[in-house]
Amino acid sequence: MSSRPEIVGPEAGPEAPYPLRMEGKVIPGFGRGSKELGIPTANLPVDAALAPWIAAVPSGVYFGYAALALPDAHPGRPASAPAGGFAVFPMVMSIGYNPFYRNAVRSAEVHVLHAFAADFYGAHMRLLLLGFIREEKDYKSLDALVDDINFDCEVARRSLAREAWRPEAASAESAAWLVEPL
Ligand code: ADP
Ligand code: RBF
Ligand code: MG
Repeated sequence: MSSRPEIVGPEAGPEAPYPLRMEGKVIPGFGRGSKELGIPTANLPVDAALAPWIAAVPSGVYFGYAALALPDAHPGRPASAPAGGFAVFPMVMSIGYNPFYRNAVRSAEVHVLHAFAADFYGAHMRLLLLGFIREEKDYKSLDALVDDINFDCEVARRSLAREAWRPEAASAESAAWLVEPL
């Protein structure tokens, strides 16, 4: 899908309706082996009470930051993260029905752009959505889906690498919320 832009969102930083927030504990997903494809996705419950905006946004691919409260013993917890505190990573996520799999319920799944040495089911995750990459699609093959997701990861990385898209620059208030102790 090289015909898509490699960077999305204005140079000056996120614009309305972003930033959007959502949080919850990582739950088991559909168990379709996303991990085996190299794109594990941390699933969050879609709770309209916690994130009222979610019913109103289009299904598709979003990007921004994920804050994870990893247990102190988790091998992936950065040395810089305070005990029991949140560590922040760039992320790309899918909100929708996954037409390729014809899901009946809307799911929210996050691929964190970081290589973790262990799973983190049950961890509290906060999400700051800063922009939209594309609408969700159906695919002829799993390979085509995976290629598109890998391109989404590249778009998210590049888009977030800009100065105005650092969490603090995008929204000081939301950046503080991301790492607020539980
Ligand atoms: P499931 O169907 O249960 O969601 P996945 O194959 O999608 O299974 O794997 C998701 C799990 O992998 C997450 O819940 C998390 O514990 C772990 N994981 C490891 N690395 C990552 C990552 N970079 N991004 C998201 N989840 C990851
Ligand atoms: N599923 C779809 O059916 N269509 C999509 O367009 C789609 N886009 C995705 C984009 C990203 C960034 C991610 C993380 C997932 C996406 N998915 C999509 C969900 C995908 O089907 C799911 O993660 C599977 O578990 C991958 O095997
Ligand atoms: Mg998953």
